[in-house]
Amino acid sequence: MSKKTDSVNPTEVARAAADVIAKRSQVPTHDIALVLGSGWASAAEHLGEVVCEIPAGEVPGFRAPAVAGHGAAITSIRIADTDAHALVLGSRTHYYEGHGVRAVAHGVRTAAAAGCSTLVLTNGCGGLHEEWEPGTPVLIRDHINLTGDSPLEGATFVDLTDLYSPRLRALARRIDPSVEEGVYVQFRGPHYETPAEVSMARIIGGDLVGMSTTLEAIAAREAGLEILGISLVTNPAAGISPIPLDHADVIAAGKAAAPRISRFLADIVIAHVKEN
Ligand code: 8IG
Repeated sequence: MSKKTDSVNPTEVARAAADVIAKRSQVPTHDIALVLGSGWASAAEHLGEVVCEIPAGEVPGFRAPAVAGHGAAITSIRIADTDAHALVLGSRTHYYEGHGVRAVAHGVRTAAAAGCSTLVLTNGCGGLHEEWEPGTPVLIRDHINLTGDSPLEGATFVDLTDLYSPRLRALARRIDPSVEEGVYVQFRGPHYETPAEVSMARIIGGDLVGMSTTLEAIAAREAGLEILGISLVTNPAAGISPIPLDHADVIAAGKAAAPRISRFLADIVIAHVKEN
């Protein structure tokens, strides 16, 4: 399933993708990249002025998204009142799609090749705490990767301490002091968890369950990026609420939360860029 055997080096594909982005956008280097997950599609709206929008399928190594509700473009944005540029990856390849870890990590590696030093990973996920109502954003403090896989190849012993930047989390908490933090547990998916698996996730220290982010964060650490992870709790995880999970409800919760979380995300990005 890992599909790491292709002869083309992942760094070279990322380089080719970054070259296309630079050429099409006329922005030689980007500063910060954002990966937009479920519920975050409109989150780039307040970031600044769109310089260029490229369909993902026109950039080497990217593919059209598999799920309705996940965006499909790579967008270059000049961040409001600054000379900095954000690279917004509106689509992500999920591990459960079965294209292997190189496909999953490609967006992150492209961001690094495009010059980004900061990466914001967002996702929609299930919450393990009843008081986190659908539409609650939560900062990822740490993760547990239950995919059994890694985006790293060979004897690449990368340290994952403080993977989710304490500095960026503090900055986010300054903007919204009420925002909470949690440990994100990535399951393989695409099925949701059983209630027993959700109990396990709690027992091993999880607060959030989802199907993305951890493999991307690992690849980002390898590439030297500073990482902020923000989850949008779109549903209580299975067994936490008596109502069964429904993808339409998940999309609806994301839509309802969109204005608030996009403002929050933009404020974080703008504050970070101005401080750097
Ligand atoms: I949105 O409850 C969303 N994504 N694994 N579990 C998992 N992924 C999710 C969930 C959830 N909700």
